[in-house]
Amino acid sequence: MTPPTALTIAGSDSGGGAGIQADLRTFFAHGVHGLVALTAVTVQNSLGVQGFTEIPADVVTAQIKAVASDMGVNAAKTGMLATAEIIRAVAKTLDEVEVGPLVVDPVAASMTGHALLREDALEAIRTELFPRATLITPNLDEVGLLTGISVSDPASQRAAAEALLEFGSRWVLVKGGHMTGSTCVDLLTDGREYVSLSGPRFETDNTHGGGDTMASAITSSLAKGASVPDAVAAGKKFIERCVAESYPLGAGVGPVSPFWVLPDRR
Ligand code: PXL
Repeated sequence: MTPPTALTIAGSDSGGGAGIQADLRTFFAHGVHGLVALTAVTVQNSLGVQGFTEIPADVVTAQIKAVASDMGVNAAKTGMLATAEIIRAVAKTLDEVEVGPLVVDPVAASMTGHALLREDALEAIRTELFPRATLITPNLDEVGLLTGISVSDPASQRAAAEALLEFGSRWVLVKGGHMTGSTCVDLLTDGREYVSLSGPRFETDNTHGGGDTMASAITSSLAKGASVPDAVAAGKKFIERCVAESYPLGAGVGPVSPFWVLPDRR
């Protein structure tokens, strides 16, 4: 039986914990066939990002068209997009091919604070990609950059979600993981329905790739035909296990782990 397919339009992490590597292992863990349009090659390890080289925008476009025209895409997500030129090319291409529901994770920087976007490119994600998105999944740093709102409590989280909806996506998920407290509360809304998703906060420093893993888990469920609220609820459960079972690797920040899905892990 041919499994559902999901396309990630994102960058490579040489450390294997974030970017397309996180997406592919998450798709695999969901029984979804992963397709890739590579946007950039980062040079990094657990200590941080040393730099990146972007892929020419026409090559990004060609990758999307190649897989969409032949294999079919049941759902897609964007991660690191590197430049405004790539963002514009991706937006134009997504108008020309069928990719199913689109999750836009507005990746701006690595957790260690290194820029993964050239200047002015976040603005291009907002204007070019958000209106085409089924769901956007900013963390609180990205919410701050996009709206100027500093989220610190449920009221400001809701205000930020409503400000983000104005940019044109169908749904917004404001992830609360970077707030403090013993729980992580994410807010999902389409402006009519408001779903507050609460989960435990795990004590670990090894959270590299967490955002990518959550967005690609949601994309996996969308590829299987789930509704956005169901896909987000399942994605939250999935990332909680991945954070709980994250592991140290290298001297810095280790990756979250989807290995818990495997039947035998000796
Ligand atoms: O986690 C955001 C992210 C996305 N994509 C790539 C990355 C990172 C973080 O380091 O390296 C390629």
